[in-house]
Amino acid sequence: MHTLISLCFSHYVEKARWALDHAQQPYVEHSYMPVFSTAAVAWASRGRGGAGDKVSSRFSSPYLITEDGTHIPESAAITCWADARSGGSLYPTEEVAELERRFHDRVGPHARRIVYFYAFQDVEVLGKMAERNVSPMQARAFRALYPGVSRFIASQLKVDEAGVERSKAVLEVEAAAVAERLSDGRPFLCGDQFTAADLTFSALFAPAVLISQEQGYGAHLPSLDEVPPGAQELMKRWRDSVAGRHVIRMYRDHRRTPVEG
Ligand SMILES: N[C@@H](CCC(=O)N[C@@H](CS)C(=O)NCC(=O)O)C(=O)O
Repeated sequence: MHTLISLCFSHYVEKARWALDHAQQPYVEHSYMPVFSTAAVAWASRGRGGAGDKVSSRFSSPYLITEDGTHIPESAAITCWADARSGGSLYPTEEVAELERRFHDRVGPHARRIVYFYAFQDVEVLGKMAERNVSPMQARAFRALYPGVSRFIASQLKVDEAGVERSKAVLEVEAAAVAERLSDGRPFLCGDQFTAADLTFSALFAPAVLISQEQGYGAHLPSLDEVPPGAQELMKRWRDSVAGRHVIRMYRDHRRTPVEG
């Protein structure tokens, strides 16, 4: 049984969970809220962490420790590793890997900034997420630290009006590019086969359309009526877009549930 250290609601973590579930790899997930997850990765990696990249710190989640003790930071590396363990169907062409990198850099950080922007408008959004995803003790500690944690995240990720407007524009471009790809009637982003490109786009766009646990998201996200009105409007629109419908379909048809360990 592998161990996955996670920032519970993170979409990069969701990508890793999806890849592990797709490859039918059993794992136990240690779920944390922001900052707690950073500390947990620092602890598990004995201060080494991963390489870090332009969207995250060295101590970002997901962080996988395989059952033979190998440490694998980074969602793309975990996806590749899990895929190789199950016969390798997710990366049929170089185009898939290129799209995966593009979504990692352009969908992930912008969806995250938008979600935090709206979440910070109402303390209950993250407070409830803590209660639904982590232990009661950690949820209480998170609520106590919330003012400092939210200020820290907002400054680190430039969560402000101007940043959010830029992020919305980038996501519109990415959603339009996905729609353009699908416009010839192909069922998947790279043709006839479900690949890491579909998995990555779907996991990283999922919080922008609030995929529920019933639909397959591996953690509890708020429902549409629990988020501020501005977010409801935007997310409803994205749910109805070609890209949003693709994500919902990928969840319905290709998001396997975890295997028992
Ligand atoms: N490059 C990373 C990005 C992961 C990432 O950005 N994780 C965020 C959550 S969405 C995180 O753990 N942030 C806390 C930190 O960096 O300390 C990956 O693909 O695994």
